[in-house]
Amino acid sequence: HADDNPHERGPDPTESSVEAPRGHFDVDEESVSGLVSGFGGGTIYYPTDTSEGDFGAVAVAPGYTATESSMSWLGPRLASQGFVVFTIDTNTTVDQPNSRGRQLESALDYLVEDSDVTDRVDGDRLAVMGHSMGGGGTLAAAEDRPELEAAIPLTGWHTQKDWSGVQVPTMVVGAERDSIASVTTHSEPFYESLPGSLDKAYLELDGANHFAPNMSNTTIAKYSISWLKRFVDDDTRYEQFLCPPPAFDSDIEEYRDTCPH
Ligand code: 9J3
Ligand code: ZN
Repeated sequence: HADDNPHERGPDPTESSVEAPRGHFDVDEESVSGLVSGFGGGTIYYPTDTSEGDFGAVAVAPGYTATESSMSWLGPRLASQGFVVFTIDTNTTVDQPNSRGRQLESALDYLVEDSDVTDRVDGDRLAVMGHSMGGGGTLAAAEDRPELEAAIPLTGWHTQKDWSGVQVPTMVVGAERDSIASVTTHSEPFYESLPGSLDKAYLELDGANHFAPNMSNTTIAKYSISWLKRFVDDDTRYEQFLCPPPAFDSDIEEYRDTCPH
């Protein structure tokens, strides 16, 4: 079967493989100086194996006042599943969401055109993620760049509530007890404003607060891996974790979707 899709990477997934602390691929990392233009530098995490071809890539932005270290757990966690992951610093830690979105786009451009891993990255298979104002930036980048393959705002924060212009498959992750970007004023309206015809999902973390995306979180990892695999790699082997939606998971307060994809 793996033969039908040239972008599939790694072995057939299982419930335990998408929940595991590390995936199939060994990962190396490389630091990018803050002197680059367009964003504040960061760390690139990439699979060392080149035998299956290149990989899709995802840029990850931190939240207000935070640095890339707040998102670093996602680097090896996602890269070991078969993605090039770029956790970035923003130019300043107080940059607003739309600026963070432009910086995510610049980081992807850097990854594809100027980095030391250009030959490992497929420039047609790019995605964005981010926490809080970085999540707001994730939505802004998706709106600005419809050719992106996936977007995942994590407890996203943005004053803009209407994202009906987004055409990029988007998984919105909210946290039930977030008092900084409450789901009722942020993640839920973000999700609902996305087009009904879009491949989209809303995942609300049970009992979690605004900073849940800043530490290892198996629910975030499992569904992010599945979303990226499904839409960046067109890897339908991962559809099983998204559709039908998760039924009885005590870590999920609520899940909304537009299944089947
Ligand atoms: O990135 C974030 O954590 C945004 C939340 C926030 O502090 O917004 C109020 C200015
Ligand atoms: Zn196949």
